[in-house]
Formats: sequence, C-alpha cells, structure tokens
Amino acid sequence: MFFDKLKESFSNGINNVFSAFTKVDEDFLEELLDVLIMSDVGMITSEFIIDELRNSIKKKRIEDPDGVKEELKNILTNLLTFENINIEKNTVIMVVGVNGVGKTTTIGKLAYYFSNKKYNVTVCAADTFRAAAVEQLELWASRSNVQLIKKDEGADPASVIFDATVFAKEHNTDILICDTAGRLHNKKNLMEELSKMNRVVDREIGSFNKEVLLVLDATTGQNGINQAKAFAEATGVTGIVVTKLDGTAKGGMIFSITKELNIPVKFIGTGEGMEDLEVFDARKFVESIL
Ligand SMILES: Nc1nc2c(ncn2[C@@H]2O[C@H](COP(=O)(O)OP(=O)(O)OP(=O)(O)O)[C@@H](O)[C@H]2O)c(=O)[nH]1
Ligand SMILES: [Mg+2]
Repeated sequence: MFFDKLKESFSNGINNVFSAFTKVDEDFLEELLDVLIMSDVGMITSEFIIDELRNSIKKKRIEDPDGVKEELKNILTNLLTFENINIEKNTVIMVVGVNGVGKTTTIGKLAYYFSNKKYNVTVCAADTFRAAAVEQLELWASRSNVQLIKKDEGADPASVIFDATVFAKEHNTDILICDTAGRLHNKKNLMEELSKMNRVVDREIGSFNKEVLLVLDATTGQNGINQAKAFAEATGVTGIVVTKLDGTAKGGMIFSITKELNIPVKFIGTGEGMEDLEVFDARKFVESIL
C-alpha cells in the first residue's frame, strides 16, 4: 500500500481511541482531537473536524463507536472533496513550489499522464537557474516523447514562458506544462519573479485556461500551510499536488490545506517513477488511511 506509514500513524492512533472507549463522550472526542493534531492535521482543522463530529453525533443520535467512525470518514471525505478537479485540454499549467518538493518529477509524471490520454503535451523549462534543471526536464520529456521548450541557463524565466506560449498557440498544444525554479516562499524577490512569470502567462494565454499547481512535500507538515499562503498570494494557486506520500507518516496537512486555504488537492505523488502519480480521490484516500 502507498500510504503504509501514514495509515499506520493515523489509523492506529484513531483505532486505539476507538478500542479504549466504549462510550461516545467528551473524553472520547478529546482523545480523537489529540490524535488528529499529532497526525499533522493542524489545530484549527482538527477542532473543526471534532466540532462537526460532535454535531452530527448529536443530530443523528449515533451511539456506537462504529457509527462514529463512519461519520468521521464522511467528514474527512467531505473536507477533501471539490467539484471539477480535472484538468482538461487547452490548459497552461504552471508548477510552483519550494526547493526539492518534486516539481520537475511531477511534470515528468504529468507529461506521461496526459500523453496517455492522447493529449498533445509541451513542457517548458522555465527553471533557468541551473543547467541541470533543464537536463532533468529534458530527460523526462524524452521519456514521454513530448516537446520541450528551453533557453540557455540564466535566461529570464519569463522569456522562456513567453516562447513556450507562442509555440503552444502555433502547434496545437493541448497542455503546456511550465517548470519553475524552486524558491523559498519568504524570499520576496524570487516570489516577485514568479509573479512576473504568472503575468506573462496571463497576457499570452490566448484561449487557454490557466492552472497553477503548487507542489507540496507531504513530509513538510504544517509549514505547507505557510508555503501555500505565500504562493497563493504571488500567483494564485488552483490546485495542490502532494508528493512523497509513499514513505511518510505525515500527510495530515492535506486536510488543513484544503480547509484553511480552500484549494483542492488534484494529484498525489506516490513514488519516483513515471507512473507514481494519481488523480486525487478523496474517498479513496480517506478509506486507505482509516
Ligand atoms: N519517494 C518519492 N520521491 C519523490 C516524489 N516526487 C519527487 N520525488 C523525489 O524528490 C527529489 C526532488 O525532486 P525534483 O522533481 O527534482 O524536485 P524539484 O521541486 O523540481 O526541485 P528543485 O527544482 O530543485 O526545486 C527527487 O529525488 C525525486 O525523485 C514522490 O512522490 N515520492
Ligand atoms: Mg526542479
């Protein structure tokens, strides 16, 4: 199973509470709250979940722990459920995030995913910060046999994006995916550079839709919230990709990101390979960790 470790911490913690209590009372809810907080769900969101649970226990007169567990699953699933998270043809995707979270790898996986759907994919190497970044993307592009737009190392990343949008418009591209350099969300000049790239996309996008995917490393925990806020301010964020969900006990932050920022998780990364990307399915995710 992909989420073995996450499942272990989350579901063991919750099951322990369920087996230690025979009666659904305030102590029981307090214990559940503690488990959520310890699983990186965050204070605000954990309290929200427990409040919802308390209300529906009262409203539906649920008395047995099994019923409570089902209700908890429903609340968690609802929290993660958004309408229309699919990315359709005719979209420019900007991929943003802090250093090393898995942006370029995710683009490689996305290129493969959309190519399999017979979409005409172009990728844009707008991480011009170091030569190796372009080579890394080039390798991923060749694996899925998709077009790559690049410039020399050190080129203005906004100008690479410009070239890529021109190319996309002229060559029947269905999906243009732009890589960007990793940057700390609290570095003002780097975030401004990203805003500039975003403006170029807005200006040159033509009839394309725009999607900004923020990549978050599941192991980051609650700091992911701060990252999401800063990137949302710089470029707007329309979807989250949570990577490295294989092999971490953290990941509870998925709940707090969606709750606090109201941004859907659209994909999850479950490994380093080309196929290790899944369209996020809220119900399936909750069922697999509880
Ligand atoms: N286990 C696991 N590793 C991943 C996943 N996604 C990415 N990685 C690994 O994370 C490391 C960093 O990935 P990159 O794609 O280079 O990250 P990046 O965000 O592009 O990094 P910068 O461009 O330097 O900011 C690589 O070793 C990837 O193989 C995932 O879902 N699971
Ligand atoms: Mg990269």
